[in-house]
Amino acid sequence: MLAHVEDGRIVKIASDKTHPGSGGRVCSKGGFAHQIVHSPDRLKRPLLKRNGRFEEVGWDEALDVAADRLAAVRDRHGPDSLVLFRGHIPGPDVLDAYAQLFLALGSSQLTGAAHLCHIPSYLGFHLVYGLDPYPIGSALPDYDNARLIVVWGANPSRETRASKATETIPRARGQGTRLIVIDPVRTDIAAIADEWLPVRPGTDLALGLAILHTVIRESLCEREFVERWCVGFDALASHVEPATPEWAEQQTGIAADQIRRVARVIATTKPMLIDSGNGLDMHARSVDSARMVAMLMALTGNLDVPGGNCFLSHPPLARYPTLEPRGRPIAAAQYPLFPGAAFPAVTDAMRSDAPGAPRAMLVYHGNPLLSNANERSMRQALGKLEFLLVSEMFMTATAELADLVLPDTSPLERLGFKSHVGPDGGYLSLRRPVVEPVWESRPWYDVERALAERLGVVGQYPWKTGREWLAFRIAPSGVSLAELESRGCVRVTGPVKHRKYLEQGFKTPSGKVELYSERLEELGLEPLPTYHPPPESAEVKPELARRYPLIGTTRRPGIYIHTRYRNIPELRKREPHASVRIHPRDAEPRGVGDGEDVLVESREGQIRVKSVVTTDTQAGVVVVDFGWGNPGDDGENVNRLTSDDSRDPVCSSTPNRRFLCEVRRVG
Ligand SMILES: Nc1nc2c(c(=O)[nH]1)N[C@H]1C(S)=C(S)[C@@H](COP(=O)(O)OP(=O)(O)OC[C@H]3O[C@@H](n4cnc5c(=O)[nH]c(N)nc54)[C@H](O)[C@@H]3O)O[C@H]1N2
Ligand SMILES: Nc1nc2c(c(=O)[nH]1)N[C@H]1C(S)=C(S)[C@@H](COP(=O)(O)OP(=O)(O)OC[C@H]3O[C@@H](n4cnc5c(=O)[nH]c(N)nc54)[C@H](O)[C@@H]3O)O[C@H]1N2
Ligand SMILES: [Mo]
Repeated sequence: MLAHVEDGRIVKIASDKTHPGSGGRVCSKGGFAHQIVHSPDRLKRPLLKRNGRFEEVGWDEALDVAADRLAAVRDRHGPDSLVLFRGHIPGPDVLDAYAQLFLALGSSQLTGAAHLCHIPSYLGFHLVYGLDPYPIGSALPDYDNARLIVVWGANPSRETRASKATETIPRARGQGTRLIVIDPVRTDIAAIADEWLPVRPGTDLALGLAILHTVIRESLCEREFVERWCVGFDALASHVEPATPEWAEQQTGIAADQIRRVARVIATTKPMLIDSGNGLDMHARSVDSARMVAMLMALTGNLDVPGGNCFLSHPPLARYPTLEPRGRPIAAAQYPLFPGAAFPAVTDAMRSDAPGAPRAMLVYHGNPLLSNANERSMRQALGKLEFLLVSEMFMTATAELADLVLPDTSPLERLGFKSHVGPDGGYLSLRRPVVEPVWESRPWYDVERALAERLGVVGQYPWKTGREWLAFRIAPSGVSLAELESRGCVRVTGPVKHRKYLEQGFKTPSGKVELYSERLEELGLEPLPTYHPPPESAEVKPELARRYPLIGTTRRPGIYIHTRYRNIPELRKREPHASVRIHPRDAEPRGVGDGEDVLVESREGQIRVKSVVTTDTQAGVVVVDFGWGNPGDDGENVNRLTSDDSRDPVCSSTPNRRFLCEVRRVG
């Protein structure tokens, strides 16, 4: 996007039609970035808590306090008592910030929101295909050439993904491409689909196993590919034998006939791609759902072909951080495949009194109090810290608990870059600082260097400045910082080569697509994807289901990003309240009308929201907005309703998108 600047202030954002990643698409958060950057709510100076209240202090004092307290905790409790939490990762600066510092200090506890976002899918795909290391690898959809697009637990709308898909899917529809959407909610994309499968939240694996059952039973697999490139086909075939569409209907709420019909369309319309998303990640069982999706792409012969799911190459970057962890992440024995420390296990350790447990945490670009399941248990964990340091742009629910808050620049006030990849190739693009840091905010790379100096580890850095950091990272791509600065965006890799496995095989231990996973078997886990009803369901907890008969899931209001920006007037006026979407068949017997104040209650707690009575959800499923609960936003946090005690055995994801609840009118 293009920022128009007058007198040191951004006055307008326009689209950049020449950019290959955005193609001139800007979502409303981007379009109002000037209001975000120059918001009066920006943190102006470092805030130090004294006697329970924040006081503004100068940077020298703030950096001294931060360094002293990190060093004191490390000396008292050992290096692994220091934890770095990074939230949602929009680009490499959030992946990189402070990682070298924590490793240099001897901590191996790098954690964040990844157990809820991308790691479940990444690990599922990785187990089946073998992928390049996180965050690079995935089997990405080639929308332009598909004849069938399956959107499974994803919401490619203009507001949530200002990417090519948002225009390509409707256009392809117009040209005869078929569209199937599997989502508990009738999203905009579901509304234009040939088939909408309103699956019950958290039951996708049952649906997927029944699709596999039908495809295998009716001999609709791509036989040659299966024989040459898959291991464990016979085991999978017997495993899915009992997973009939009639069985899956009981679990998912999707009629057996529709499952059979969709299975046949998926197997016989080629090329077919699956755009699978975050709707599969946030459950008590997530990795097996991703494995099932990966298997479906492979068995139908749609892997790495035009119009299918392709392995695309990002521009090569330098490995960063350059230091290796000296110890092991918390719970590495329990989650050996998880890259880094799995946050739910970190929070368990934080709540414990064990020697060496985490006692200081730096939160960069995250709001864990609101974004993690079970706010109460998160609050307990954060409350046990001796030192909580938060780097932020705004005062948040998490920052309020901090001992010290450091004002970071927004991305438009500092240098950054992004790598993009599509079937037409990989690109690097530069994000220039377009205005000076507002107030006394400072970019993370300068703050990290200053802390490294105070802590005596500055010798372990391959860079001194933000420019050197960026130049170091992009060097292996062959593009220099000077070239990126003059051109803005540079193509690095060429168009995708298809069927690369013919020459290279797959990057799994067997070199093939692993339908049966010996790696999981060796870890004592289920080698074939196995359906378990959600822990909060009538099957598992009939008592609880009687008390809380509705299935709750959460919605990401596209006008915002997660917990951000309720304080931006232009955005807030479009979506002023936290809401619950409820079907008329559930609203009526509860006497709930549209736009009323209601309480949503689960076994963990209750929140007050506004009702939206709509047939966009299904009877029995209510959809609560995620992201409210920051100071001053007048909304309540949906993660007061979610539990963190059931976790995926491979990646420790929690069921942030599935809980049992009841809805009542206030009063
Ligand atoms: N129930 C439920 N839970 C969920 C989800 C859900 O859909 N439902 N979604 C999950 C997903 S996918 C994710 S990724 C996580 C997100 O979880 P988090 O990353 O913890 O949440 P965000 O709201 O993205 O927090 C980012 C914070 O960074 C701040 N920030 C923005 N830009 C900058 C910057 O340049 N520098 C600094 N220092 N700070 C900045 C913002 O003000 C914001 O407070 O939440 C997960 N939790
Ligand atoms: N505007 C905006 N854009 C964003 C974000 C944001 O907060 N705001 N967040 C960013 C981040 S961090 C991420 S991870 C991506 C996520 O982007 P996507 O992967 O596209 O995920 P969502 O937009 O959350 O859409 C997930 C869909 O899954 C559905 N769903 C929920 N539970 C289930 C289930 O059990 N089964 C199935 N089949 N579907 C289910 C939901 O109803 C929803 O329509 O979006 C990114 N883009
Ligand atoms: Mo995410």
